Amino acid sequence: MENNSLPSSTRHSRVKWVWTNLKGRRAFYCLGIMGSITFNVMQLTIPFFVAKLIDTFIDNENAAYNLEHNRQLFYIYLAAMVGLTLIRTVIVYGTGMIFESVSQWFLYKIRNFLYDKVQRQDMNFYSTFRTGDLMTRMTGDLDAVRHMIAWVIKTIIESVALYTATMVYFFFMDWLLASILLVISPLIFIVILQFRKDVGPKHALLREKLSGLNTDAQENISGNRVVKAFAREKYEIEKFDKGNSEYSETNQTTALTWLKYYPAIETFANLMPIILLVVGGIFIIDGRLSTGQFAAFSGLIWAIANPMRSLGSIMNEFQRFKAASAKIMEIYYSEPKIKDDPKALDLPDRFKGRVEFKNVSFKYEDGKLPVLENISFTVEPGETLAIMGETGCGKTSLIHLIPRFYEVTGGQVLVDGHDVRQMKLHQLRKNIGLATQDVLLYSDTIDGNIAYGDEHLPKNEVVKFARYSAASDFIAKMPEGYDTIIGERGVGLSGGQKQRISLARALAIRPSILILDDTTSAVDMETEKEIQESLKHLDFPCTKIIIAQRISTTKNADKIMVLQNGHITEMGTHEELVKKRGYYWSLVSLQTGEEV
Ligand code: DUT
Ligand code: MG
Repeated sequence: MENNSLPSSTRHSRVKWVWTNLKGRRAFYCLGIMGSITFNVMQLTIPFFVAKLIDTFIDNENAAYNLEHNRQLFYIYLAAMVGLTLIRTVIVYGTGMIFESVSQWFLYKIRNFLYDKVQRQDMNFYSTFRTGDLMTRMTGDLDAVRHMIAWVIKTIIESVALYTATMVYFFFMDWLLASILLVISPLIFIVILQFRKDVGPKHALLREKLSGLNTDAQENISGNRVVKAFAREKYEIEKFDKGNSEYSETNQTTALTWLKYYPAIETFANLMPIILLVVGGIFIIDGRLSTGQFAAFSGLIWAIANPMRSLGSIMNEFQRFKAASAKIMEIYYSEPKIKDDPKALDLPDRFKGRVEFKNVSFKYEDGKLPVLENISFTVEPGETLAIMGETGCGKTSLIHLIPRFYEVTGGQVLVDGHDVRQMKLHQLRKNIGLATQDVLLYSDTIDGNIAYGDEHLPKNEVVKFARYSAASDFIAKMPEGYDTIIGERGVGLSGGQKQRISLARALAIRPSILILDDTTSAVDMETEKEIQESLKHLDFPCTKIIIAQRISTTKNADKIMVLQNGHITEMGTHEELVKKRGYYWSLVSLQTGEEV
């Protein structure tokens, strides 16, 4: 899935990526980290004061004397323990809030950024990535990254802080005992590294499975009509079930991996108190260690053992983050190939609408054969060009080159005399009203769909454009008129009705170039005639490029172009082409049923 426009995410360090994107909350985040360190170090205070209490007031030759004459110290120790515990609770609460809010902020920011990125990609991107996969990246994967910021990093810091502080304290009390306890640590690290190697690929696989499952679900739900039409529900349900159980199994194997390593880690962790009991006991007998110190050691031994136990879940989550962030960074750093030239021309907002193709050739990136070859023609402002030709001859491909959805592989496409590659994409596309071959409407009101390209379009204008496209009659008959909400992809409308709304939408931006790709194919002859008539009398200047199959649609055009196998084979007015007795003439004979 990697090509030149999508640089491999491994080139960017993940942690650096997170850090860069924390900009704006870095200080706050560091405050959270400091808080985490502080309250973990503070965990030592209770055992510290307990040791002091024991050694002064219990296990001391002068214990009774101390209790009588140094009672104040006793209270100070107690008050310090209570006070520090309270402070620690406040810090725990505060840092929890910081990590949560920073990670939510990060999630929000990156999600918006990714959405923006995806919106600005070119057609190539959309044929590379599947919708379900993109959705996984923007939901599940992002959450794994948020979890890294909110939980993984916090837990790592807490574990390291607690472990280090305790070890320092242990060394301070008795370096020999502390060193003996430390001997086990390298063993634990070897086991954890092995675990990492084992579980890493599993997380990557798990993530792929989830994405596949989402893609299947998304494609089936949006293509449900096809599933129903072919009565393939059972097949689709079984297919999903297979994917689902595979995902579930992978999930289990990933989760179970830790169980292989857990006994070793648990044994090492449990060895700690045993070593302490044996060696500590000997040291007390030898008089090397006081009872209070021993109490401090055993009261804190968990602070050494627990971080070791949590290494497993930390490593698990870290591997999940690794798999997810790679996917996110792939989108994050992807650049559309078709984008504004830094030296793009600044042209007047409204174009005149002259379109010229100069020796244009075109081939899809994944295609073997050229789709268009050596195409040259000109449409003057205000003129109408009709394009005809057999299915698959390259009509849609040709018109997609005008808004620069794809880049020509040879020659030039010029609008108002400028190469489209030198124009600002936004400006170019704002001037083009396009009604595509497969109509896609949004789940919105009819009004909202027509005014999609110009949200401030007043109601009476919406009605006017609906009238131009012969849609006003059927809209008026709908229960809530223009406020009727149509479903996803225009559910609730007929094919011809959808086409007419799509035409109204293309007209509503008052384009200087109007492109209709088979837009009236599903409309009856009578309605089509009506549309033809209103297109002639639009209240704004407009060049029209119309792809159609019907002679009735094309015969009044200023120019008719016949495309065959990616070449222009005929070009002229209706009369000229009829005289030529070529492809166009044969179409006329076929459609009118008479020799002309
Ligand atoms: N093609 C691709 N990739 C695409 C779209 C099309 O390889 O993303 C191929 C299919 C076909 C040729 O390009 O062989 C031309 O397709 P186009 O859609 O331009 O044909 P059309 O003239 O618009 O056909 P129709 O009348 O069926 O809409
Ligand atoms: Mg087409």
